[in-house]
Amino acid sequence: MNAVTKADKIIFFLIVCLVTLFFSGCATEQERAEERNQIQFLIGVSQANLIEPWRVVMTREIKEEAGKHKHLRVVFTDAAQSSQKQINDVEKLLQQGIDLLIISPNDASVLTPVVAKAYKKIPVIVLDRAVEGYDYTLFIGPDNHSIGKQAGKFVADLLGSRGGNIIEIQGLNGSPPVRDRSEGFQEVIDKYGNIKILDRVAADWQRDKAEDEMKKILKKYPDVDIVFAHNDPMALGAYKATRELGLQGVSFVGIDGLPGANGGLQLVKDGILQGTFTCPTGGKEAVQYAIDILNHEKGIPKKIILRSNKITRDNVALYTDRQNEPVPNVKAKHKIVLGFSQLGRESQWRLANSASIKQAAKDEGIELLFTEADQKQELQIQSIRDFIKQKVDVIAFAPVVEDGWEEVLQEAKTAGIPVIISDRTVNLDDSMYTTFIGADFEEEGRRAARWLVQNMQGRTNVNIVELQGTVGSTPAIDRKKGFEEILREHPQFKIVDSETGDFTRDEGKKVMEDCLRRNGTDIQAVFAHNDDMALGAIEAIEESGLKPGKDIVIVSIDATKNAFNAMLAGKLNCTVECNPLLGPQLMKAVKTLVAGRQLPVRIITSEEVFSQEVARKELPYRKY
Ligand code: GYE
Repeated sequence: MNAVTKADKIIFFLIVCLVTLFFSGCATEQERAEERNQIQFLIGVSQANLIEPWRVVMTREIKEEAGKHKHLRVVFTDAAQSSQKQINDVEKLLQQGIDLLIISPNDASVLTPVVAKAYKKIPVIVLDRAVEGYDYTLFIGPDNHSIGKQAGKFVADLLGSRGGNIIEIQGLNGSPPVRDRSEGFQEVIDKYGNIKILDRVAADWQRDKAEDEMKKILKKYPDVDIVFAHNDPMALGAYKATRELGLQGVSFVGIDGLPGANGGLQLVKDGILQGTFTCPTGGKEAVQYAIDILNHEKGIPKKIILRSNKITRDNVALYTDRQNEPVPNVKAKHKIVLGFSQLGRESQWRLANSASIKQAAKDEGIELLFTEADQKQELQIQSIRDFIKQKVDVIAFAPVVEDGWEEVLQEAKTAGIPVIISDRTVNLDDSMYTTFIGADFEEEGRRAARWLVQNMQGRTNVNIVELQGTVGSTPAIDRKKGFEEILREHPQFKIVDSETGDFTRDEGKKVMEDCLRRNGTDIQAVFAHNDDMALGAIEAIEESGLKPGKDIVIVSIDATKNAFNAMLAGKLNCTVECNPLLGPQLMKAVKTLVAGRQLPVRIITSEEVFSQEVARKELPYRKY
């Protein structure tokens, strides 16, 4: 056998390389094909621009969270501050066959139509700026009005009794965050006679523009004490301007509290800002909910309003450089104990709500201490005090009325027990509780009125009897407000009689009997704040010899099975859904809390409107 020459070895080596390359090429192509097969979901993210530091962080958060899920692929578009380009971006993403759209609109109203178009085809998550109407799956964003109010309080505290002068630097003129932050800020500052907003300038969220504007304004108002800027970059710009003009003693307050160099966290640490307020981007939450939606998880809310925290030198250390929420202090893993004070058992809705909470606690292995208060506030307050004594991990309750909770919630706060408000709200600042889980009652009232107006078109005069819920309760207050808001645009629709039926069937019947006595047959419609009162009213109307659902049109709220049966019988015309099945959401929130993670300040449920036409089709799917 001939000796293996050097040339042979080189040829062999080259062959080995080629073969390896081929197969590796093949392998990567194969891997690519397998990978493609592994991609279960393709998410499209349409971003308004990538020049604002806040949006760069939002995009990074989405990438990081999506990166944790191998079967997920995300494609991004950047509208570069052009609404027309963003509309085209969305169209292109739809053509690419995305399974879900995440969009942060450049201009909410301009983008509303294309978002509604996408929503007809796929789930849509709207981030930061809400579009008009409800044609989307989920909205995630900050509460800009609350941020403005918090900044107002902070500025007032900084100025103290001596008061002082303020310059406000706003973001892009006309954008909803600017409107809401300014209104919230003004609302608080108006309470202080010795604090004056000397002037406001717009700097389009840009640091350099803020610096230029500030130089101009300082010539006019050299005696400014505090600058409140709608984001940290503009606050930094203003700071630089005062430095350049050699002005001392001016304090700066910003918003965003982002990590990184020149981020709000660093500016507070360096003493350039007195304080800032976190404005979570929602990027992480958007991906987490996108996966739940694509996996058809239950209990997907309609709105998630993210909580904003004040950051000053005192607590900045709690915030690390990679995230703008407090570092979690994980508690020992023991069986979680939840104390829930239910307000009563006044309606079908309430019974379904209690059952949902009990079942979800069982499903999640949470120990539930459950009390009912026969619609009496003092009994609920007593329950909450008992839960504090029992040192439960979390307290949750459905407040029968809005007022009168400050003292007991302060006691829970002092005891270090987080409180979740479920179903109805309390008339207190959101710093007094951890989160609210429930419905948008004003929108429910609007929906009831819109249905009535649309379905009684052409009538010259519609006299309405309103059966109100429990006096002083959020659903009664807000449903009435939403209903009347729509009626104001249709003067032929008038509420001629309005009384509380306390959300019960019996009271609903009594009140309707009184109204029929007072108004005779000159009643064309009934608006009942819940189905139970509507069913009571139907009995009263029948006993008066009139035909409910025909002689008198009836619209109510809750969408219980009983209401569907009344619609099938032609006695009820429409019911607006209010979802009582809050158990799974509540237990998810309890577990998030006990794990030391921050909860949104509000979680708003998703709801529909049902009329006689769809009752037969929908009834089999009704769960309560
Ligand atoms: O509509 C009614 C119940 O608070 C949303 O209370 C709840 C309301 C519901 O009595 O049926």
